[in-house]
Amino acid sequence: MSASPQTIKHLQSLKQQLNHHNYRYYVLDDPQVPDSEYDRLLRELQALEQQYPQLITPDSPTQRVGAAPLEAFAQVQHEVPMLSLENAFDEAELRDFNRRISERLIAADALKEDQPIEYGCEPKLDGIAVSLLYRDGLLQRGATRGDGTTGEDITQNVRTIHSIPLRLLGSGYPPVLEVRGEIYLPKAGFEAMNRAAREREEKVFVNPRNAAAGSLRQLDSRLTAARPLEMCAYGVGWFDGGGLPDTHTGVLRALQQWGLLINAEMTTAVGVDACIEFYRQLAARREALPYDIDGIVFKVNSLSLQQQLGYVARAPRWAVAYKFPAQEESTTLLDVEFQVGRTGAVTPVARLEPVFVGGATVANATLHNRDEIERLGLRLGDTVIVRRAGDVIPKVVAVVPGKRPKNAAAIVFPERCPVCGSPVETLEDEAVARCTGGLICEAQRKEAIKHFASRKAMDIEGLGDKLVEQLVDQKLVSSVADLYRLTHAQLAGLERMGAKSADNLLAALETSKATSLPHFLFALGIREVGEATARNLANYFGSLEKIAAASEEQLLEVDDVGPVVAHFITEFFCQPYNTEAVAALRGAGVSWPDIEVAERPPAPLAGLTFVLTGTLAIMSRSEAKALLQQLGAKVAGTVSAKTHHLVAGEKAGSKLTKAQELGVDIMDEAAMIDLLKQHGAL
Ligand code: 5U1
Repeated sequence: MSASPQTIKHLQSLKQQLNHHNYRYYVLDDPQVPDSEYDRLLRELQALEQQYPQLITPDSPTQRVGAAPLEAFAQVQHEVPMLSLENAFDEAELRDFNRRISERLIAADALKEDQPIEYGCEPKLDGIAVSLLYRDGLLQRGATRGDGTTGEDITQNVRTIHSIPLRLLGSGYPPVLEVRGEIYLPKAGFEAMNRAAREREEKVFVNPRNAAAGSLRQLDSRLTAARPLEMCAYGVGWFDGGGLPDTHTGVLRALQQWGLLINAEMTTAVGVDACIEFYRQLAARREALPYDIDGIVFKVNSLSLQQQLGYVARAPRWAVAYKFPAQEESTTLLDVEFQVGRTGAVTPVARLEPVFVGGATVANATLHNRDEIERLGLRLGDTVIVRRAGDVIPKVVAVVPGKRPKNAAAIVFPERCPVCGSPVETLEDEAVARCTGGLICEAQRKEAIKHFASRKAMDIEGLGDKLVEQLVDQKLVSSVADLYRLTHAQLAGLERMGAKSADNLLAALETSKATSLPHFLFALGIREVGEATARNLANYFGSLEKIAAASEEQLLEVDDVGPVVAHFITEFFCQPYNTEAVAALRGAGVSWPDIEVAERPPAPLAGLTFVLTGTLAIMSRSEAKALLQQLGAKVAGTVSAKTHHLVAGEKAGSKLTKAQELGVDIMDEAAMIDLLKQHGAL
């Protein structure tokens, strides 16, 4: 069936609108319409194209995915080689680079003596370099860098990336335009991919760069399409016909106008000192950026000066990458030790051949848990990759294949606590193995005391971790209350403690006695009760007695408190050891003012009993239960004459029948969600 001129016009308008909204969303990060409007336009276009398949064009937003999987990638010869960059690893090397090219330009009369060079500055993204070839504005080919001369044709895969326009926007672009840039995976996309892989019990990716490379190497572009890749343009390889602006940053701005994503941090700096300042500023923000970067690229901004400078071997003379300290290095795994934490969690810790990484020397790295050791396939003596990003605890992210020594020993997870010998257990659904010794376990006791004394808890100045270890080892302290019984003679007799330090510590202990309810509650070290939860509990109940006496349902009414936390709190106050410790602390003079709590209107669903049955689509039953409880409702497991409402999901069975027999009010999931929304729980 042939389409009417109006239909053809409408179809073109839909494509234009969609391409424009795509640009606003993915390139400018400034959408003009909600997602629902975009989806509506896309569905309309799809429907029209289904009716008139002859009108489908390769630049249609519907044509990002769909080609059949490839057998192999074809080879691509780059018309202009894709070069690499000279590196500078410190300030002196950057200054040296600037001096060399300044001298060259001065000698060629292209720069005056003492005239600073203007540089274009952009972060160096840690991704995969690619080339995109546009002919008459239409994306024709996407290729990897390969060896710089020959790459692989990844057109089908790059078409799936939304920040790559299938047709250039606007006008004025050269008829042949080869854009170069980096394809990368933003940190959030990487975390989401690995979370999903963990849930499916599949191998996770070591870092965003490997994940991006793996995603681009897919022969089936539908797999690439499922990965949230982005492409950031950093230059033009070659162009034919037309013209381009005469500075590097001008070219990038033109690329942005034509629909390509450029880095939001891009700027210019005049002279090497300004470059160093830019490097410092970005280095300080490195961790907060939404993508990994491994340095800053400085390029002479004037294209005519670039031409004067030319190339050396495989790199341009006019550009340099000033690298940040590497965040990953390889080293040897010497041993694995098992540490016991405050809650009994047994954490394997890798002892490593010290290595300089992420700006510090690292000799230990966490291995998280038993699953992590298995996932990594780790053995003693392995060469491993250690990652240290910012202030994050260093971690072992991979084993280097092929470097395992002969007879490398397996890592055996202990069945008994390495400190107290109690059995170690791993609960179902929990990755963490725990020592079951509780406060019999010296390690748990030490950690509980360290936590109690810490700044955000009782803030006992001078009572550091080492001193707590000594006090417990010498049997001077075995519970937090013992701290307040320490004498001057006991303290002054300790290693590296004189009379003066003992005086100071006793004074600090005395000062710490006057505390606040949130601090005291946090100091108790109840599992999952952090500072914010302690504050919310204190403000809600006003006194420790009320918190200790609260039921799980009452606790659930507090912001931030879910069923797991509520359970840990009631469990804590059921144990005599804990209530005795609280009493002893009070006896020793620890005190705090109660908090005045304003009269609260009764919870909106107080006095009502709900039963949940069947499969819910929007949230799990346990999530629904927690939200109903938050509003004061009781949630029971069985239907009885006392039930007020039954929430029936899909495939509800005998409970629904029983509720019908008893004349209980029955609501579906949508009605429950309305109710939750009405009372502000959603
Ligand atoms: N940001 C940026 N990354 N990067 C990588 N610019 C840039 N330029 C490059 C490379 C390899 O090369 C040109 C200077 C040739």
